Amino acid sequence: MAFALPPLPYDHDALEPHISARTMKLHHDKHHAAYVEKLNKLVAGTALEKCSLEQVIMTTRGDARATQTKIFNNAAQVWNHTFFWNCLAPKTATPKASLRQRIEKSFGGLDKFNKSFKTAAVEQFGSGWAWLVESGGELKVKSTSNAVPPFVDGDKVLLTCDVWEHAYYLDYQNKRDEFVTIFLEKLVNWDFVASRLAETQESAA
Ligand code: MN3
Repeated sequence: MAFALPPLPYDHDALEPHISARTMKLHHDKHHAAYVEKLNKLVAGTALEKCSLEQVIMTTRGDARATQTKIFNNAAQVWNHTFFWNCLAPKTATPKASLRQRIEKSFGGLDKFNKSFKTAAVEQFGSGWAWLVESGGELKVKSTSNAVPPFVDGDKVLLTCDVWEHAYYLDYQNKRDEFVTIFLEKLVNWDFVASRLAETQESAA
């Protein structure tokens, strides 16, 4: 069964004025769609065709052969983008009490978390992703290059921001810092983050 492009969880213009419909149409309908299309071509007729997306990523991870690297990159980008759309919300919200307490415990408050996340996102050299993860019972901020999702190293992924230029260039040009600031202040779907964290606690129980 071929991998499918999941629809956006909201309309293309739902994140305006922070992210334009033009950016969303290119980012989801062209970039994300292209990763899905390339992945399907690469795995066609192989054993990976029948695997889950996560299995494809874990199987090809660290495999230096050219085709396996391409499969990893495209599969990871499909996963990352689907996850990223869910991290964005048309309505500004704040973390609910239990999540806020975890952020307080790990970072010393939401402002400090925001600062740490922004630094990771802005300082990621070239294309990549900034992440909030749960790792060894602690919340941590990480950044990764190109397509790598931190779950390949065992982290539970809670939040991400795409810092490839295609994510922000039409709306913010070279000002990645402004894009990340708006992401943190206006767009984070904290209920989604909380639901991811709740999954971890259930599976740990
Ligand atoms: Mn992208």
